Amino acid sequence: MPIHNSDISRILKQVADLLEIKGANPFRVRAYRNAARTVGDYPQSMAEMLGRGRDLVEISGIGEDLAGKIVEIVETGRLKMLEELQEEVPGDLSELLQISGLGPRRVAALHDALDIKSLEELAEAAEKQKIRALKGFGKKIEKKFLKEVKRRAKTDFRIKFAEAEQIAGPLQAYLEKTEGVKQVVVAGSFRRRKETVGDLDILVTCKRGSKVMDRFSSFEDVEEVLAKGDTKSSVRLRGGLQVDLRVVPGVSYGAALYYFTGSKKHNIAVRRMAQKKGLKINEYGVFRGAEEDRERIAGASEEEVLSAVALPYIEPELREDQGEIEAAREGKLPELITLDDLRGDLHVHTRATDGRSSLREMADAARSLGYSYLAITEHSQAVRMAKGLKRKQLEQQIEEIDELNEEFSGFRIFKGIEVDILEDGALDLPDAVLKKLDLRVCAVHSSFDLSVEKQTERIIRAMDNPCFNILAHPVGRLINKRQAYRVDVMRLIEVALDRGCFLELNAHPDRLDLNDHHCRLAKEKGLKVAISTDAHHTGGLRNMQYGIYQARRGWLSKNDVINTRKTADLVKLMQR
Ligand code: DGT
Ligand code: CA
Ligand code: CA
Repeated sequence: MPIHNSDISRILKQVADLLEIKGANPFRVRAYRNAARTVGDYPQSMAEMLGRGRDLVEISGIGEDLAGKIVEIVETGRLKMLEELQEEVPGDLSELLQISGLGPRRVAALHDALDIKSLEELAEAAEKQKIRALKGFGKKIEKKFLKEVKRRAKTDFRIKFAEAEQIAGPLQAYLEKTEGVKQVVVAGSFRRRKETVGDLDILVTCKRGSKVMDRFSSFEDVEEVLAKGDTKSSVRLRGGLQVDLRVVPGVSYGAALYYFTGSKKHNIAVRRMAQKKGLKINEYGVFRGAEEDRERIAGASEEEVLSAVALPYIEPELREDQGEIEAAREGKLPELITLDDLRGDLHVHTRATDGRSSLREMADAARSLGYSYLAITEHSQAVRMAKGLKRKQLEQQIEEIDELNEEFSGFRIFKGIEVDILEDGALDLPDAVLKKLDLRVCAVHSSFDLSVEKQTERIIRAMDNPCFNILAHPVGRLINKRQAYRVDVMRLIEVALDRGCFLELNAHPDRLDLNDHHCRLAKEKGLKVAISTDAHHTGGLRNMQYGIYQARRGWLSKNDVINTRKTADLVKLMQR
């Protein structure tokens, strides 16, 4: 059974959660939590590494004990220690941890005081107003719990794009290795690079007689075969994701790919347009003429299909019926940004705070990606959880960077900070210190509950400070986990434009904040965006790809993004 890093990470995180609920030694809890993160973000598959005889202890943050646990998970798909913990900790307490505002300590408190073991029991206790009286809780948080439980019940199961990618990659490779199979492509929302994916839609072309359907349904990750036919099968994988597979003939490959890439709204709009030209377009091709003597005029490739209805190629990321068809007709589609257009990353952390790689390791990793620059932006002191830097430590880092920069040619580390925006809109470090830096990324990490007016004013006040360069993760959402705080993004865009500052598109797959819609608003107003990874270790720099996908969904071109600029030009943009 192929074990993905995300499976290992999930198990280690469960261990950490359960240990914490049990009140275990905090250092032990943290070791598991960090390991879960390390494994989840790690660019190579642990299972493959072990298969090649590599020792996991090489990975920073993974000791003997943890390496042994990971081996056990890879070999058996399970972890005995977790199963033992689950026996000790009642019900589904870990499910409760998914509610924002509910950490292990509070879960334990709710369990001890009110015997709450599940989401339903949480909702019931909240409804009966039993929680507000407990020490450390209160009316506000009680209401929040209730809202959260209801919201979760409503949202369908959708997984984050990066998780879907970890599943789709090996499945695609597996199918490609089937005898007689020619092409395998993952269509649907996955191909449109949506930030979350409801299910996977795979298309296959193959020679007659290929056993691809048998092979698909016997993929090791399959938990249940929902349907199995000659041209269409559906399965549910371990972890719940559904996958549909269709075998299509080569002559209609392009039409099928186009149809199953969607979106549905885009398809419907194009079909309507085709109808006006007397053409019929479906998953088999583009057809002319009446029912009886209908003639196929296109179908083998997407380009062919689109050109049959007089349209140029439209990138999958744009196919949402958001004006792309009109733009295509008028020859006004944007030339979308690609990963190669970027010259650097403007938001990363190091071991000096809560990162896991050293300054030098981060710089070397950035150089090997071909970047010209990298901005080191540690948290400031107010973010205690992330070991935010005090003034003295920042000054020390500035010296280290100056020294390291001496060594490089054609590459520069920018001295930066991710400075906290305090509740009153002040920045968390004195201007005199901030001015010593090359650039300042500014971010909200607290007081998420302000009214939309107050939150917007808070950030605008911060932007009034001439030290403010880039607003990091502007709306603060965590996909599937925490909703955005309420803020008027349109107004932020206008003010940023006026003050000469920028908004970030945070490329971390949990954030992707700005979203596609916001990116487009920024572009329309003429505000440039920074695409940054917020990496906490060298592997995290690779998350840039997810930011690029999101930017493309937001119609951004190279020119709309500041970290495509040459070093000297970027320096100028950071001087307001
Ligand atoms: P998802 O799975 O919710 O993330 O989103 P999609 O876009 O992958 O949607 P899905 O899996 O239901 O269907 C895959 C594609 O198939 C969809 O993007 C467009 C196409 N499709 C599905 N149903 C229809 C339909 O009723 N009409 C048309 N024109 N296309 C459809
Ligand atoms: Ca789908
Ligand atoms: Ca589907």
